[in-house]
Amino acid sequence: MSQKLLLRALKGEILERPPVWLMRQAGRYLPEYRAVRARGGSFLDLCYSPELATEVTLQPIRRYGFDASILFSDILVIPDALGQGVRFEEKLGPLLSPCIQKRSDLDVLKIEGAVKRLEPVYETVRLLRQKLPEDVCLIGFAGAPWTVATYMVAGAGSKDQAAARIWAYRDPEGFTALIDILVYVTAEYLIGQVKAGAEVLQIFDTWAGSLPEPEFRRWCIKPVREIIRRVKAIFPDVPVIGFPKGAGSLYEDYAVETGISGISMDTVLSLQYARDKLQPNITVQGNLDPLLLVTGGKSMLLEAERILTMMGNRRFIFNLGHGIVPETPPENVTELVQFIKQWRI
Ligand code: 1CP
Repeated sequence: MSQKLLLRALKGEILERPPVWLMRQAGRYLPEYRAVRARGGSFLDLCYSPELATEVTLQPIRRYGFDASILFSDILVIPDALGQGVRFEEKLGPLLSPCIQKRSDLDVLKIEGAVKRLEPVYETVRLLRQKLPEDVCLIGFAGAPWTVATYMVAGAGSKDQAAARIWAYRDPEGFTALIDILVYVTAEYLIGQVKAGAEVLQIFDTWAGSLPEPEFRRWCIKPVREIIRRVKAIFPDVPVIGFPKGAGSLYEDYAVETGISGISMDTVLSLQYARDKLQPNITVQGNLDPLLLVTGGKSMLLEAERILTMMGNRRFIFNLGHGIVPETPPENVTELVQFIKQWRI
Protein backbone atom coordinates (compact mmCIF):
# COMPACT_ATOMS: atom_id res chain seq x y z
CA MET A 1 0.00 0.00 0.00
CA SER A 2 1.19 3.49 -0.82
CA GLN A 3 2.52 5.48 2.10
CA LYS A 4 1.75 8.89 0.64
CA LEU A 5 -0.47 10.71 3.12
CA LEU A 6 -2.79 12.24 0.54
CA LEU A 7 -3.55 8.86 -1.05
CA ARG A 8 -4.14 7.31 2.36
CA ALA A 9 -6.52 10.13 3.34
CA LEU A 10 -8.43 9.75 0.06
CA LYS A 11 -8.83 6.02 0.71
CA GLY A 12 -10.66 6.98 3.90
CA GLU A 13 -7.89 6.34 6.40
CA ILE A 14 -7.84 8.45 9.53
CA LEU A 15 -4.27 9.62 10.05
CA GLU A 16 -2.50 10.93 13.10
CA ARG A 17 -2.34 14.29 11.34
CA PRO A 18 -4.03 15.25 8.08
CA PRO A 19 -2.05 15.81 4.88
CA VAL A 20 -1.62 19.47 3.94
CA TRP A 21 -1.37 21.28 0.61
CA LEU A 22 -2.80 24.65 -0.43
CA MET A 23 -4.65 25.74 -3.55
CA ARG A 24 -2.46 28.16 -5.56
CA GLN A 25 0.55 27.16 -3.51
CA ALA A 26 2.65 28.20 -6.52
CA GLY A 27 2.21 31.72 -7.82
CA ARG A 28 2.70 35.43 -7.50
CA TYR A 29 3.07 35.59 -3.69
CA LEU A 30 6.43 33.78 -4.06
CA PRO A 31 9.45 35.88 -5.13
CA GLU A 32 11.01 32.83 -6.81
CA TYR A 33 7.86 32.45 -8.93
CA ARG A 34 7.93 36.12 -9.95
CA ALA A 35 11.58 35.67 -10.97
CA VAL A 36 10.77 32.77 -13.31
CA ARG A 37 7.71 34.60 -14.61
CA ALA A 38 9.81 37.69 -15.40
CA ARG A 39 12.10 35.67 -17.66
CA GLY A 40 9.79 36.69 -20.44
CA GLY A 41 7.00 35.10 -22.31
CA SER A 42 3.35 35.05 -21.43
CA PHE A 43 1.63 33.20 -18.61
CA LEU A 44 0.50 30.55 -21.11
CA ASP A 45 4.10 30.19 -22.37
CA LEU A 46 4.98 29.30 -18.78
CA CYS A 47 2.17 26.72 -18.63
CA TYR A 48 3.40 25.14 -21.89
CA SER A 49 7.08 25.11 -20.97
CA PRO A 50 7.66 21.77 -19.21
CA GLU A 51 10.97 22.82 -17.61
CA LEU A 52 9.69 26.15 -16.27
CA ALA A 53 6.29 24.76 -15.23
CA THR A 54 8.10 21.97 -13.37
CA GLU A 55 10.34 24.49 -11.64
CA VAL A 56 7.45 26.66 -10.39
CA THR A 57 5.53 23.55 -9.27
CA LEU A 58 8.53 22.47 -7.18
CA GLN A 59 9.17 25.89 -5.60
CA PRO A 60 6.55 25.63 -2.83
CA ILE A 61 7.50 21.99 -2.17
CA ARG A 62 11.11 22.98 -1.49
CA ARG A 63 10.12 25.96 0.63
CA TYR A 64 7.38 24.40 2.74
CA GLY A 65 7.42 20.59 2.51
CA PHE A 66 3.78 20.16 1.49
CA ASP A 67 2.42 16.60 1.34
CA ALA A 68 1.14 17.16 -2.18
CA SER A 69 2.13 19.09 -5.25
CA ILE A 70 -0.34 20.46 -7.80
CA LEU A 71 0.74 20.60 -11.41
CA PHE A 72 1.38 24.17 -12.52
CA SER A 73 -1.01 24.99 -15.35
CA ASP A 74 -4.39 26.71 -15.64
CA ILE A 75 -7.97 25.66 -16.24
CA LEU A 76 -8.04 27.89 -19.35
CA VAL A 77 -5.51 25.82 -21.32
CA ILE A 78 -8.54 23.86 -22.55
CA PRO A 79 -10.21 26.76 -24.40
CA ASP A 80 -6.75 27.68 -25.66
CA ALA A 81 -6.18 24.15 -26.97
CA LEU A 82 -9.63 24.29 -28.59
CA GLY A 83 -8.44 27.28 -30.59
CA GLN A 84 -10.24 30.08 -28.76
CA GLY A 85 -7.59 32.77 -28.23
CA VAL A 86 -6.64 33.05 -24.54
CA ARG A 87 -4.35 35.65 -22.99
CA PHE A 88 -3.78 36.91 -19.47
CA GLU A 89 -3.55 40.65 -18.81
CA GLU A 90 -1.90 41.85 -15.61
CA LYS A 91 -4.89 43.83 -14.26
CA LEU A 92 -7.75 42.36 -16.30
CA GLY A 93 -7.19 38.63 -15.75
CA PRO A 94 -7.92 36.19 -18.58
CA LEU A 95 -9.28 37.43 -21.92
CA LEU A 96 -10.72 34.97 -24.44
CA SER A 97 -11.77 35.69 -28.01
CA PRO A 98 -13.95 35.26 -29.90
CA CYS A 99 -16.70 34.83 -27.27
CA ILE A 100 -18.66 31.60 -27.67
CA GLN A 101 -22.29 32.63 -27.12
CA LYS A 102 -24.44 30.56 -29.43
CA ARG A 103 -24.44 27.20 -31.10
CA SER A 104 -22.98 28.40 -34.41
CA ASP A 105 -20.02 29.92 -32.50
CA LEU A 106 -18.96 26.37 -31.64
CA ASP A 107 -17.74 25.94 -35.22
CA VAL A 108 -14.52 27.81 -34.41
CA LEU A 109 -13.56 25.18 -31.82
CA LYS A 110 -11.11 22.57 -33.07
CA ILE A 111 -12.03 19.50 -31.06
CA GLU A 112 -9.84 17.00 -32.83
CA GLY A 113 -6.25 17.74 -31.96
CA ALA A 114 -7.08 19.73 -28.80
CA VAL A 115 -5.97 16.88 -26.56
CA LYS A 116 -2.71 16.62 -28.49
CA ARG A 117 -2.02 20.33 -28.20
CA LEU A 118 -1.89 19.82 -24.44
CA GLU A 119 1.09 17.46 -24.81
CA PRO A 120 3.51 19.91 -23.05
CA VAL A 121 1.37 19.62 -19.91
CA TYR A 122 1.73 15.82 -19.92
CA GLU A 123 5.49 16.32 -20.29
CA THR A 124 5.46 18.56 -17.18
CA VAL A 125 3.68 15.78 -15.29
CA ARG A 126 6.34 13.26 -16.39
CA LEU A 127 9.16 15.57 -15.30
CA LEU A 128 7.47 16.19 -11.96
CA ARG A 129 7.18 12.49 -11.21
CA GLN A 130 10.93 12.21 -11.75
CA LYS A 131 11.79 15.22 -9.61
CA LEU A 132 9.34 15.23 -6.72
CA PRO A 133 10.45 13.81 -3.36
CA GLU A 134 9.08 10.28 -3.05
CA ASP A 135 6.64 11.06 -0.24
CA VAL A 136 4.98 13.93 -2.13
CA CYS A 137 1.83 13.12 -4.08
CA LEU A 138 1.27 14.69 -7.52
CA ILE A 139 -2.15 16.19 -8.22
CA GLY A 140 -3.28 16.83 -11.80
CA PHE A 141 -6.29 19.05 -12.46
CA ALA A 142 -8.77 20.60 -14.83
CA GLY A 143 -11.62 23.07 -14.62
CA ALA A 144 -15.13 21.66 -14.57
CA PRO A 145 -17.10 22.20 -17.80
CA TRP A 146 -19.49 24.76 -16.27
CA THR A 147 -16.67 26.91 -14.86
CA VAL A 148 -14.58 26.76 -18.04
CA ALA A 149 -17.71 27.55 -20.09
CA THR A 150 -18.35 30.72 -18.03
CA TYR A 151 -15.00 32.10 -19.26
CA MET A 152 -15.50 30.92 -22.84
CA VAL A 153 -18.92 32.57 -23.07
CA ALA A 154 -18.13 35.86 -21.31
CA GLY A 155 -14.67 36.11 -22.87
CA ALA A 156 -13.28 37.00 -19.43
CA GLY A 157 -13.78 36.42 -15.74
CA SER A 158 -17.19 37.73 -14.70
CA LYS A 159 -18.81 38.41 -11.36
CA ASP A 160 -22.09 36.62 -11.81
CA GLN A 161 -21.42 34.42 -14.83
CA ALA A 162 -24.44 36.10 -16.47
CA ALA A 163 -23.50 35.44 -20.09
CA ALA A 164 -23.26 31.66 -19.63
CA ARG A 165 -26.41 31.54 -17.52
CA ILE A 166 -28.33 33.48 -20.16
CA TRP A 167 -27.23 31.14 -22.95
CA ALA A 168 -28.05 28.11 -20.81
CA TYR A 169 -31.58 29.43 -20.11
CA ARG A 170 -32.23 30.67 -23.65
CA ASP A 171 -30.98 27.63 -25.54
CA PRO A 172 -30.22 24.67 -23.28
CA GLU A 173 -29.62 22.32 -26.24
CA GLY A 174 -27.03 24.66 -27.77
CA PHE A 175 -25.35 25.13 -24.40
CA THR A 176 -25.34 21.33 -23.95
CA ALA A 177 -23.31 21.09 -27.15
CA LEU A 178 -20.61 23.30 -25.58
CA ILE A 179 -20.69 21.34 -22.32
CA ASP A 180 -20.43 18.04 -24.24
CA ILE A 181 -17.31 19.29 -26.03
CA LEU A 182 -15.79 20.25 -22.70
CA VAL A 183 -16.69 16.88 -21.16
CA TYR A 184 -14.94 15.09 -23.99
CA VAL A 185 -11.77 17.21 -24.01
CA THR A 186 -11.52 17.45 -20.21
CA ALA A 187 -11.87 13.68 -19.72
CA GLU A 188 -9.18 13.01 -22.35
CA TYR A 189 -6.96 15.69 -20.81
CA LEU A 190 -7.26 14.18 -17.33
CA ILE A 191 -6.66 10.69 -18.69
CA GLY A 192 -3.50 12.06 -20.36
CA GLN A 193 -2.33 13.48 -17.04
CA VAL A 194 -2.85 10.16 -15.22
CA LYS A 195 -1.04 8.28 -18.01
CA ALA A 196 1.87 10.69 -17.54
CA GLY A 197 1.97 10.10 -13.78
CA ALA A 198 -0.64 12.22 -11.95
CA GLU A 199 -1.71 10.27 -8.85
CA VAL A 200 -4.79 12.30 -7.85
CA LEU A 201 -7.02 14.62 -9.88
CA GLN A 202 -8.85 17.74 -8.76
CA ILE A 203 -11.75 19.26 -10.70
CA PHE A 204 -12.25 22.98 -10.01
CA ASP A 205 -15.86 24.15 -10.27
CA THR A 206 -15.21 27.65 -8.98
CA TRP A 207 -18.50 29.10 -10.24
CA ALA A 208 -20.81 26.23 -9.22
CA GLY A 209 -22.45 28.61 -6.73
CA SER A 210 -24.01 30.83 -9.37
CA LEU A 211 -26.57 28.24 -10.50
CA PRO A 212 -30.06 27.47 -9.15
CA GLU A 213 -30.59 23.85 -8.12
CA PRO A 214 -31.92 22.36 -11.40
CA GLU A 215 -29.14 24.04 -13.39
CA PHE A 216 -26.55 22.99 -10.80
CA ARG A 217 -27.61 19.38 -11.35
CA ARG A 218 -27.58 19.75 -15.11
CA TRP A 219 -24.41 21.80 -15.64
CA CYS A 220 -22.26 20.84 -12.63
CA ILE A 221 -23.15 17.40 -11.28
CA LYS A 222 -23.97 15.70 -14.57
CA PRO A 223 -20.92 16.71 -16.66
CA VAL A 224 -18.51 16.06 -13.78
CA ARG A 225 -20.08 12.62 -13.22
CA GLU A 226 -19.58 11.83 -16.90
CA ILE A 227 -15.94 12.98 -16.85
CA ILE A 228 -15.24 10.81 -13.81
CA ARG A 229 -16.99 7.84 -15.43
CA ARG A 230 -14.71 8.16 -18.46
CA VAL A 231 -11.53 8.58 -16.41
CA LYS A 232 -12.44 5.65 -14.15
CA ALA A 233 -13.22 3.43 -17.14
CA ILE A 234 -9.47 3.55 -17.82
CA PHE A 235 -8.04 4.25 -14.36
CA PRO A 236 -10.57 2.82 -11.87
CA ASP A 237 -8.44 3.57 -8.82
CA VAL A 238 -7.43 7.18 -9.40
CA PRO A 239 -8.99 9.37 -6.69
CA VAL A 240 -10.72 12.55 -7.83
CA ILE A 241 -11.35 15.58 -5.60
CA GLY A 242 -14.26 17.85 -6.52
CA PHE A 243 -14.52 21.55 -5.65
CA PRO A 244 -18.08 22.82 -6.22
CA LYS A 245 -17.38 26.24 -4.71
CA GLY A 246 -20.46 27.97 -3.38
CA ALA A 247 -22.75 24.94 -3.73
CA GLY A 248 -24.01 25.24 -0.13
CA SER A 249 -26.47 22.53 0.86
CA LEU A 250 -25.98 20.88 -2.56
CA TYR A 251 -22.45 19.84 -1.56
CA GLU A 252 -23.91 16.57 -0.28
CA ASP A 253 -25.54 15.58 -3.56
CA TYR A 254 -22.40 16.58 -5.46
CA ALA A 255 -20.35 14.35 -3.14
CA VAL A 256 -22.65 11.37 -3.53
CA GLU A 257 -23.63 11.64 -7.20
CA THR A 258 -20.43 12.55 -9.08
CA GLY A 259 -18.24 9.60 -8.06
CA ILE A 260 -15.54 11.71 -6.41
CA SER A 261 -13.36 10.43 -3.54
CA GLY A 262 -12.74 13.80 -1.91
CA ILE A 263 -14.59 17.10 -1.73
CA SER A 264 -13.06 20.52 -1.21
CA MET A 265 -15.00 22.91 1.05
CA ASP A 266 -15.19 26.62 0.29
CA THR A 267 -14.60 29.07 3.15
CA VAL A 268 -18.27 29.56 4.01
CA LEU A 269 -19.38 25.93 4.29
CA SER A 270 -20.20 25.04 7.89
CA LEU A 271 -17.85 22.54 9.48
CA GLN A 272 -20.77 20.97 11.33
CA TYR A 273 -22.52 20.37 7.99
CA ALA A 274 -19.32 18.91 6.50
CA ARG A 275 -18.84 16.67 9.52
CA ASP A 276 -22.45 15.43 9.57
CA LYS A 277 -23.26 15.19 5.86
CA LEU A 278 -19.98 14.74 4.00
CA GLN A 279 -17.33 13.09 6.15
CA PRO A 280 -19.33 9.89 6.77
CA ASN A 281 -19.12 9.12 3.03
CA ILE A 282 -16.13 10.95 1.65
CA THR A 283 -12.80 12.60 2.49
CA VAL A 284 -13.22 16.32 3.07
CA GLN A 285 -10.66 19.00 2.22
CA GLY A 286 -10.46 22.65 3.26
CA ASN A 287 -11.42 25.28 4.34
CA LEU A 288 -9.21 27.97 5.90
CA ASP A 289 -9.98 31.46 4.60
CA PRO A 290 -7.00 32.44 2.39
CA LEU A 291 -7.19 35.97 3.79
CA LEU A 292 -6.11 34.61 7.18
CA LEU A 293 -2.82 33.83 5.45
CA VAL A 294 -2.51 37.53 4.66
CA THR A 295 -2.84 38.46 8.34
CA GLY A 296 -1.10 35.38 9.78
CA GLY A 297 -0.42 35.11 13.51
CA LYS A 298 -2.89 34.24 16.20
CA SER A 299 -6.12 34.66 14.22
CA MET A 300 -4.81 32.30 11.54
CA LEU A 301 -3.64 29.65 14.00
CA LEU A 302 -6.84 29.78 16.06
CA GLU A 303 -8.96 29.16 12.98
CA ALA A 304 -6.62 26.40 11.76
CA GLU A 305 -6.99 24.77 15.17
CA ARG A 306 -10.79 25.04 15.06
CA ILE A 307 -10.78 23.31 11.67
CA LEU A 308 -8.41 20.57 12.85
CA THR A 309 -10.41 19.98 16.02
CA MET A 310 -13.70 19.69 14.14
CA MET A 311 -12.48 17.75 11.12
CA GLY A 312 -9.07 16.23 11.88
CA ASN A 313 -10.21 13.06 13.61
CA ARG A 314 -12.17 11.91 10.53
CA ARG A 315 -11.18 11.60 6.86
CA PHE A 316 -9.61 14.97 6.20
CA ILE A 317 -7.10 16.96 4.12
CA PHE A 318 -6.02 20.39 5.35
CA ASN A 319 -6.32 23.13 2.69
CA LEU A 320 -7.78 26.57 2.09
CA GLY A 321 -11.34 27.40 1.07
CA HIS A 322 -9.94 29.04 -2.11
CA GLY A 323 -6.52 29.90 -3.53
CA ILE A 324 -3.65 31.80 -1.88
CA VAL A 325 -3.84 35.50 -2.81
CA PRO A 326 -0.81 37.42 -4.19
CA GLU A 327 -0.58 39.70 -1.08
CA THR A 328 0.24 36.71 1.17
CA PRO A 329 3.55 37.01 3.08
CA PRO A 330 5.37 33.71 2.39
CA GLU A 331 6.43 33.40 6.06
CA ASN A 332 2.77 33.05 7.11
CA VAL A 333 2.56 29.93 4.96
CA THR A 334 5.65 28.56 6.73
CA GLU A 335 3.98 29.13 10.09
CA LEU A 336 0.73 27.50 9.00
CA VAL A 337 2.38 24.41 7.51
CA GLN A 338 4.53 23.89 10.62
CA PHE A 339 1.42 24.17 12.78
CA ILE A 340 -0.50 21.57 10.76
CA LYS A 341 2.46 19.19 10.62
CA GLN A 342 2.97 19.17 14.38
CA TRP A 343 -0.75 18.74 15.19
CA ARG A 344 -1.88 15.29 16.37
CA ILE A 345 -5.32 13.76 16.68
O1 1CP B 1 0.33 36.44 -13.70
C1 1CP B 1 0.36 35.26 -13.31
O2 1CP B 1 1.43 34.73 -12.96
C2 1CP B 1 -0.93 34.49 -13.39
C3 1CP B 1 -1.58 34.12 -12.10
C4 1CP B 1 -2.14 32.71 -12.22
C5 1CP B 1 -1.61 31.54 -11.66
C6 1CP B 1 -0.39 31.42 -10.79
C7 1CP B 1 -3.27 32.32 -12.99
C8 1CP B 1 -4.12 33.22 -13.81
N1 1CP B 1 -3.39 30.94 -12.92
C9 1CP B 1 -2.42 30.42 -12.10
C10 1CP B 1 -2.17 29.00 -11.81
C11 1CP B 1 -3.29 28.09 -11.48
N2 1CP B 1 -4.61 28.32 -11.79
C12 1CP B 1 -3.18 26.83 -10.88
C13 1CP B 1 -1.89 26.06 -10.57
C14 1CP B 1 -1.07 26.60 -9.45
C15 1CP B 1 -1.38 26.18 -8.04
O3 1CP B 1 -2.53 25.96 -7.66
O4 1CP B 1 -0.40 26.12 -7.28
C16 1CP B 1 -4.48 26.32 -10.73
C17 1CP B 1 -4.90 25.02 -10.08
C18 1CP B 1 -5.36 27.27 -11.31
C19 1CP B 1 -6.81 27.08 -11.43
C20 1CP B 1 -7.68 28.18 -11.89
N3 1CP B 1 -7.44 29.12 -12.85
C21 1CP B 1 -9.01 28.35 -11.45
C22 1CP B 1 -9.73 27.44 -10.48
C23 1CP B 1 -9.34 27.68 -9.08
C24 1CP B 1 -9.67 29.05 -8.55
O5 1CP B 1 -8.74 29.79 -8.22
O6 1CP B 1 -10.88 29.36 -8.45
C25 1CP B 1 -9.55 29.46 -12.13
C26 1CP B 1 -10.95 30.04 -11.97
C27 1CP B 1 -8.54 29.95 -13.01
C28 1CP B 1 -8.67 31.07 -13.98
C29 1CP B 1 -7.63 32.11 -13.81
N4 1CP B 1 -6.28 31.90 -13.98
C30 1CP B 1 -5.58 33.04 -13.70
C31 1CP B 1 -6.54 34.05 -13.36
C32 1CP B 1 -6.19 35.48 -13.00
C33 1CP B 1 -7.80 33.45 -13.43
C34 1CP B 1 -9.13 34.16 -13.23
C35 1CP B 1 -9.69 34.07 -11.86
C36 1CP B 1 -11.01 34.83 -11.77
O7 1CP B 1 -11.80 34.87 -12.72
O8 1CP B 1 -11.23 35.40 -10.69
